Amino acid sequence: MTGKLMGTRVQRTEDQRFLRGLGRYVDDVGVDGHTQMLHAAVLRSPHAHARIVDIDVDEVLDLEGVHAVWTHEDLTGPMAEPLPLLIPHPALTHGRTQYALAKDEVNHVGEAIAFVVADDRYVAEDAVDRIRVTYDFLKPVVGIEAARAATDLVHDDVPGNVGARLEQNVGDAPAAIAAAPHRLELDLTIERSACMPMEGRGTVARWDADLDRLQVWTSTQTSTGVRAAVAVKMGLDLGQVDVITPDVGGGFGVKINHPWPEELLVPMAARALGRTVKFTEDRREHFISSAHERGQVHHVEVGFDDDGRLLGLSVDFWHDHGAYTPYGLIVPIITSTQLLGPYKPQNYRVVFESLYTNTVMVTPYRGAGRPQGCYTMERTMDAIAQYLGKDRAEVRSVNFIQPDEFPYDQGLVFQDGRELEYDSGDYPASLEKIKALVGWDDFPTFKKAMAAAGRTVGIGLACYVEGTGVGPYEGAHVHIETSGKVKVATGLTTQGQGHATVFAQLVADELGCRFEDVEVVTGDTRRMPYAVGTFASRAAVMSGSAIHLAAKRAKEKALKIAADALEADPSDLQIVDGVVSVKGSPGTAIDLGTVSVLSNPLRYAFDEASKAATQFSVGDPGKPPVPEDEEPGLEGKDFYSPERATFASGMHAVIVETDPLTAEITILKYAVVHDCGHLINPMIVEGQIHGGVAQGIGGALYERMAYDESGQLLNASFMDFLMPYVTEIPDGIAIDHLETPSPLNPLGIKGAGEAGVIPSAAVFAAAIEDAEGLPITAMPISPSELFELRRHHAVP
Ligand code: MCN
Repeated sequence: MTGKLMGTRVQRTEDQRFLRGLGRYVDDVGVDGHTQMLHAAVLRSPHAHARIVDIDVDEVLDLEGVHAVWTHEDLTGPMAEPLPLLIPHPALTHGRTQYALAKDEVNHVGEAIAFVVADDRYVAEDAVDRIRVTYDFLKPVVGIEAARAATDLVHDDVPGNVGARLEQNVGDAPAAIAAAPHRLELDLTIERSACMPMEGRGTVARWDADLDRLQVWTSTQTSTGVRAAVAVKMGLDLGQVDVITPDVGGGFGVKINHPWPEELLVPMAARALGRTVKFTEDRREHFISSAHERGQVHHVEVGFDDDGRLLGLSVDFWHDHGAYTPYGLIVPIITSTQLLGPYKPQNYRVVFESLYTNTVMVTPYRGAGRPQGCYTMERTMDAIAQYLGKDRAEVRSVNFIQPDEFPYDQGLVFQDGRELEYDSGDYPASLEKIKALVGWDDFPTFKKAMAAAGRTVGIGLACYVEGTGVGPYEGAHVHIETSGKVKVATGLTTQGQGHATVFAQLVADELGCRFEDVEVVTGDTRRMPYAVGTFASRAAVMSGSAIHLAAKRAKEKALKIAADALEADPSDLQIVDGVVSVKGSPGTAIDLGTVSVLSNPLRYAFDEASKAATQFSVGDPGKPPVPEDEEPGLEGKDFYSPERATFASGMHAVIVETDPLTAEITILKYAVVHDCGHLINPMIVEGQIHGGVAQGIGGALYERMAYDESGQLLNASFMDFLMPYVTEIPDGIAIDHLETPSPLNPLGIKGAGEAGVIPSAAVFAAAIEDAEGLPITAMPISPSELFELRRHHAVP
């Protein structure tokens, strides 16, 4: 495969392995080697809120096969300190993080209390059952209402359960609303959910006493973050810790490094016991001891003119942060700053409170605060249109930032203290595309025809923007082997996004090698120790750009060395299909493998006549092996650091049918227009959109975390937590792309990995409301809730 691969639908190379069952996940590590591996199990709190009076582990070590047990008392040094607060913020006046093992109290069901290592998982679980904990029960705080009431406190020293309050003002929204010709108020709720990767969290660690070195395999989105955390907590140098991320069966945000307690406890146990130790969570543990997101309540006040133009928008919202805040305020800050989407209200006020509850902590889940923001903004747009009796698309379009207004500064300050500036986009063009794709203008006729047949249908539309490709940096190393194969390493990790394919496309394009000759390594700190990770739809922008730059360097070097061998000027050379040749004279050529040989001082001899490497030699002692300004080795390394995030955008539309009797909600058509700048691989981007839409359908219609008032999660299994099957996902999701390139990176790329999930709650609420003629203000919505809503609004 040769030629320009950017923008082409190259088949995913990694799928051959996955489809044939040859994926290698953390749980597969050591299956064929380390028969002596030990296994860990965790004692977790059965209570949502309690003081720990006593932990009795006396009977644990009596059990045959148990090697060790740790509680907080046994932890020493940094390991006994709370886990880091990764993204502090000045407004987070009461940030709280958990301990690796609970100290003195537990704040949610599932919090880790003790860690047992045994010969196998069965023994480890039995040993956990032998631990006796005496609790002093405290009243749990469950849900936003209880947190706001503050009758009880999650953390004694956090008044009102308020971890943070943050307000931003652009212009004077209250005054603008008061003076506006029309005003509306809305209350909008969205419930807690969570990502459910097929592979849960898991870690294996091996301590090599001979080398004084630790190796950790973990299912993570941030291998360098785990490495740093393990090194700090265990008092090791970074250079003593290797973190290897094998195949990862989905991350969706939950595998970003906090680090997880088990990611620290497993290495600690491995060093203490001098043995390889493994922990793999089960599904219940994933529900009660990883992380959730989405739970927010919003109050909107909006003032607008006769055309529906936003004059003032004021949003108060309350964010359910759960028991801890390892990610600071990142989720509510994203809601508050990206809520405005493609619109330009003249005045905007947003204020949120981040509240503690005795539930699983919140960390970013695909979309990270944007689904809530989009839902709030788009419900407001629909309410304005309904109030004015106008077309919903038209009301949106009068508020769009126009293509000639970029870069556009919303006047808001993001997490890093910098102003939020949209780099490029074309929202009017996207609107035209989505209207055509879903059949917006023809829908009223369709609706009438369906009504005549006794069927109820509705259409919804939702628009969003997404800041993607955030810094600070990402790097890449491109190394051309003597065989001509090209090894590419980037430190970020991969969870199913097809990075091995897209990164190979970029290298083949820039370097001129064959696509098939490129091998991509991600998430291995031995190969690329400096990296940030895969989240915030950043891999394409960040590592893609770094790889492009590193390949460019490798190419420049290859041309210089080849020029010497071919006695030509580098500018006269080209690389096609991995062969360097003089332009217009294809016979005068050497392949990249030979150039790699020539770049090595200790090299094979070079036969001038055949232009090929022949046998091992020390080269020509009188002649430098590589051009004077170059180091030996045919490789290129570079880092990419952007000025700021680049803004992808999109619009979704859905047509639903609701059953008049059962209130069942059926999707008749789902359409997506998406703009992520230049596409590297449209097929992979569409796969990402399909996955995101499926996840969004789950969030809008099925999934929720059902806590009872004592803080027990009632649906902590796949028997009870309703996820959509393939049967609930529409067959042909219609997708159209728009490509407004980003001016911020060399390839004009924006991110794509989260977009599919962002507008789901908004678009389904709109379509169901349109079908039923009832206000939809709480998501997700199930048939039974729709049924109740009908009853509530029924004319007596
Ligand atoms: N891409 C492209 N052209 C573009 C933009 C992206 O071809 N203009 C390709 C990229 O090269 C990459 C994919 O689309 O192969 C997604 O790219 P990007 O938007 O950079 O997102 P990341 O690769 O950084 O992935 C992170 C993103 C996030 S934040 C979550 S959450 C998420 C998601 O990806 N988790 C996923 N998609 C997932 N997909 C799978 N299968 N599993 C997860 O856990």
